[in-house]
Amino acid sequence: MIANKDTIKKDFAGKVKSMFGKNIEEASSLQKYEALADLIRDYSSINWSKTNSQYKANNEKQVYYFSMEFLIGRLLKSNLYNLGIEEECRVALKELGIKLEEIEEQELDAGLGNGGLGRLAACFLDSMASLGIPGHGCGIRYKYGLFEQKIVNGYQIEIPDNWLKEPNPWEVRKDNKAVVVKLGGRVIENYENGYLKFTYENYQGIKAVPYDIPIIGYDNKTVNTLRLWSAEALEEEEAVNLNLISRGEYFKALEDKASVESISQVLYPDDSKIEGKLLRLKQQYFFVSAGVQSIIRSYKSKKNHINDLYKYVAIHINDTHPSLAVPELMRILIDEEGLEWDKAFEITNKTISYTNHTIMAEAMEKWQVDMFKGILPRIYMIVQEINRRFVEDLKVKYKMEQGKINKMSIINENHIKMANLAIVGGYSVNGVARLHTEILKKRELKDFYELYPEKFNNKTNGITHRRWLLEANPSLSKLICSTIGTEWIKKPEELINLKKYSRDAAFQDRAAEIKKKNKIEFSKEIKDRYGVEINPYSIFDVQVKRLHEYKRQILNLFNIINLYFKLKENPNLDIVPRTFFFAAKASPSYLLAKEIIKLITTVQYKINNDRSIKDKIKVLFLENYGVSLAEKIIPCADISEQISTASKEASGTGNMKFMMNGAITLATLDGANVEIREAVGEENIIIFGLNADEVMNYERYGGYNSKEIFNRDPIINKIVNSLINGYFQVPNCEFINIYKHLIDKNDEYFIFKDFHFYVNAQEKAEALYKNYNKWKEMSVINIAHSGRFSSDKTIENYSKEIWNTRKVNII
Ligand code: 26W
Repeated sequence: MIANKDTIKKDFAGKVKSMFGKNIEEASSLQKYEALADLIRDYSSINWSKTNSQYKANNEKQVYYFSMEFLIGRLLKSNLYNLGIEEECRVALKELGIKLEEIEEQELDAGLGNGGLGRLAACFLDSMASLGIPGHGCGIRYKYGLFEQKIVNGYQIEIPDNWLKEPNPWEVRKDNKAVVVKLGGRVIENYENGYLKFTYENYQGIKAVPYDIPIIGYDNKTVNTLRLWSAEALEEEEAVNLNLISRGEYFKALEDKASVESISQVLYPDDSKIEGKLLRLKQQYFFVSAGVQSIIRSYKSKKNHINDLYKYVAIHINDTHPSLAVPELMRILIDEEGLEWDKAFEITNKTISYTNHTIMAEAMEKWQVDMFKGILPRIYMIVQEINRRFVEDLKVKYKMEQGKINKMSIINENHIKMANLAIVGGYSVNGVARLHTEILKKRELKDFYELYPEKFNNKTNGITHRRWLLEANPSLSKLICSTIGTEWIKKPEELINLKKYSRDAAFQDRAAEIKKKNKIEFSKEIKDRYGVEINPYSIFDVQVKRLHEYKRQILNLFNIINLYFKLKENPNLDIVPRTFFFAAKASPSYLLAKEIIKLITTVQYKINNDRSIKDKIKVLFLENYGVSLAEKIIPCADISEQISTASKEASGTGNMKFMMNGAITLATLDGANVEIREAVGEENIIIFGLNADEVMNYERYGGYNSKEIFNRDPIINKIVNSLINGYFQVPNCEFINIYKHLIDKNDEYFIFKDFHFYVNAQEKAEALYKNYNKWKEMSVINIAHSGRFSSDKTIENYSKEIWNTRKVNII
């Protein structure tokens, strides 16, 4: 063990003294947090440098996971667990009169991501380190993470997330590893010894400074690195050395300083819809260029030949956001390493792999040529040349017709299509759930699949069971350990041994007791924070995720409104009391999503204040959904709502977190829900609604008419009308856009079509819950089968089938 109780006590007191000049009793909670975190980082630093030097000495293949987002959340607790000193630390602090939880609560979430894609990147880092895979993160050190959400009068208000206002104890600034990234300017072509050489002038030089965060493996000695880049203005002398500024332009350079630093200022809060903003393109090139430069620098320090790069380096790009890695690597290989085009392309192609996370057309990234060319002139030339050769091949070698070529071309209609670039430039393309990958192959990327079938593969997402079960639900974890032993922590598939306890009444009861206890505790917290009284013995029905039409929070809400109507008609209706929880951030520019939040909070107000329904149902919109809130609410859930329009949710990962904590999934056959059903069996999940083929057929051939359903179906009619007839005591125009989308825009997400099936599914859920023994059994079966959704499994597959990396046992 890295430290025992007594050393922790002594070291902690020493830290508080040296950092703040105080005794422990005098220190604030925040100071105690800062001191403890600093101490934990010290503890991990020996293994951190060991890991780095062993990777270097053994010349191990390294994976670099490039992602614009890493939604890591808090680190103190997970670091304590992974170092194996959580218990010691808890006791040490207790003896000093301090509660560990109180200190943990001081840490601000590192919210450097929007949702699923960013959280997946964080789970992957944990799994790579825990499996001993040499894998590192590469991203942006945003000064402001995803906005903090407040609900005021039922509306979402966004507040900047100033998460770095206190020093971040986990990061280490590495000035000696800074690199320069060049934007704008002009490309000069010169012949040198018969070779065409490219240099740049009048560009803007940006200093990229890395901040490294240790990623500590569970119960091993591996400490990998998450490297986040921060943009800074070059010092005057650096700029002069680069011939960037003459004396006379010095003041202009100072003016530019602010514009330079804006590059890593803020995370774009949009998920699933692209806005072709210049600053976002700069962010992408900034971190990709810095990352690739630093990889090449470190690679060359090991004295390997540049032609062998792909044998020692894998660059993985998380969605297309970092797909400039393709032309950037080409640029370095050609302009700086002096390779010929073909060789450079071969190496690039064998080094880069790409994950697709969405099929939503509006999320497919593309950049306007003029804008792109302006800030990345050399990169644009390279993209053009990649495309010229690719199109030439399609024409000459594959004799493709022009229409198809236009669709596949990287540059078309004055836009650069980043998915096409990533597919052509890399050796692997994967989807994130079986269904999603099939849709990519059969539809979205069909032409590419036919051209390069060998590149396509599936890697179903996963979640780290350490954060999402071991840490988030310690009581359940203890029960599992005392029942099947502790092997599951390292081998999550061992959770399957719980299956034989699924009918064991004693085990069922203990698991159910834990859920109840979690619910009681959470209800107390809700009471303290919001002053709202909730019934901890009610069914906790939970939908927490980003707010989006395709995720269909509206469908959930329509069932609630319907239930409310029924209760108004018959207040003695015999139903199991239920609390419907929502939590969701809406992109600030997504007005309809914000209107949906207002609708949820409006329904909440009406229902929660109506005494006549005798507290049988309650609705609660929890503000500021993020990793920390997820860790609290998921262990309390009875029902996990995964009700997206089939074909739209690439995978989902919340669905996995819920099942792992014993919630029953209420779902459409979308994303990884399909595989969850396969794992638990159809009697242990509640499935309803259109399937992906049916949805896609309606989309293609028509045949769905929402207005007609609205006119014919009295139940739907009454619900939808209640939005615009003053029923909820808000102005009639408040929800007019929702109304219009459903009626005039033909309900793009098939809410009316699925509505009655959903109501039935909800009734089925209640019936199952009433048969409580059955429910408890289902719950245990879900936990037992959740091991296959651990990101350890997923990462094993990436490692074997895409990256070809080995595990390294750090000694
Ligand atoms: C601003 C442009 C943009 C476009 C798309 C930003 C972010 C995206 C992502 C692709 C959105 C995203 O997070 N996708 C989610 O990825 C998860 C991890 O694979 C999946 O589980 C979700 O189903 C998918 O929606």
